[in-house]
Amino acid sequence: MSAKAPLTVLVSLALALSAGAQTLYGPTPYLSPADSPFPVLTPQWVLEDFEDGLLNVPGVSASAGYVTSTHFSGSIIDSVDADDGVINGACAGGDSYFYGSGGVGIIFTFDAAVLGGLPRKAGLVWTDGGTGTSVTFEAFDANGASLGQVLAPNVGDGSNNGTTAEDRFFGVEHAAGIKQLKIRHSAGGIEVDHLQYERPCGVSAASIYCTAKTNSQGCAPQIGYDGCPSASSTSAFRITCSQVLNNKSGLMFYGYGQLAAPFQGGFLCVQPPTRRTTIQSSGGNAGPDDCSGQYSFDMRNWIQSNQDPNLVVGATAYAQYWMRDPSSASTTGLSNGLGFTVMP
Ligand SMILES: [Ca+2]
Ligand SMILES: [Ca+2]
Ligand SMILES: [Ca+2]
Ligand SMILES: [Ca+2]
Repeated sequence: MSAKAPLTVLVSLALALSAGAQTLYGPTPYLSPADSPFPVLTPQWVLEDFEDGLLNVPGVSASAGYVTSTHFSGSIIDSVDADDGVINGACAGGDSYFYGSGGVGIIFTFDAAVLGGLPRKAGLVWTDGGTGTSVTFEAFDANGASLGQVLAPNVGDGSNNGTTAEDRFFGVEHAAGIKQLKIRHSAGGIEVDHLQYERPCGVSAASIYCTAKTNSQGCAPQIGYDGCPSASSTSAFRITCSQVLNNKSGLMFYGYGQLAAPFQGGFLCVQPPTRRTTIQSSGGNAGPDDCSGQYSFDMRNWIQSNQDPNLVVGATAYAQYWMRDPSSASTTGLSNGLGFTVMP
């Protein structure tokens, strides 16, 4: 989750009844990248501001429309405010993306083949439309199923001359990947800017495999992750483990080959030699044994601090958690495995 909470989120009833694994953001005022709920200026992110007159960031195409400056000029172009270097209620000489049929709207589609997966977080900024227009944002998953809509009622300010107080951000977060962003509105041509997405390294490069050992409370410790295994990212790549016995020591270990060999009543999922990381306590409830414990290890720090000369860009590693389970015959527990490739 991002540090900033979503503000107004309108999810259709049908979607509210579904798995609910997605988070929608917006509509929120947006004058510069600092107004995004996402760290769009970090290396893990791609930001298309159209200032070079092109839609040319990798792996994304538009259903219709054009970069505004190819057909219009002057103050009629509604760019994000900060793109001219000063936040002042206008953007002189900025650029954006326009389509004449706002009611049809624009669909931006991500190409998993180009990107190595689909982004898990993405957004854009609506910058102009007709007077009083109401804007609808919608996102879709890899199968074309809607991830929900966000409505911004009556935001059009009546000016087509680059005013920025009306500009609104919309975004979506969905762990299984985002295929499309759709933006449309009720009146006039539609203009957008600051199309943004997280590079999909987590989806493409990390995978879960092997089988967890059921513990003495009947739970299967489940390995997981959050973030991207990046050598340059400024945000964490956490390798997590849930469904763990409370208040027990454990640790994540890793190596460079997959395995599924019988081991301590379960499976060893990492081919030796393996390397151990820091011992952790699982925490959780104070009372008798249950499965409320969990572990989390920030592998980004480990990668970036050069703890392991083999863990470099392009290397694929395999991780597993091992933990205490005093009531088990072996007195130990094991999670399933997680494979990941270190990205730039
Ligand atoms: Ca712009
Ligand atoms: Ca400005
Ligand atoms: Ca505007
Ligand atoms: Ca306007």
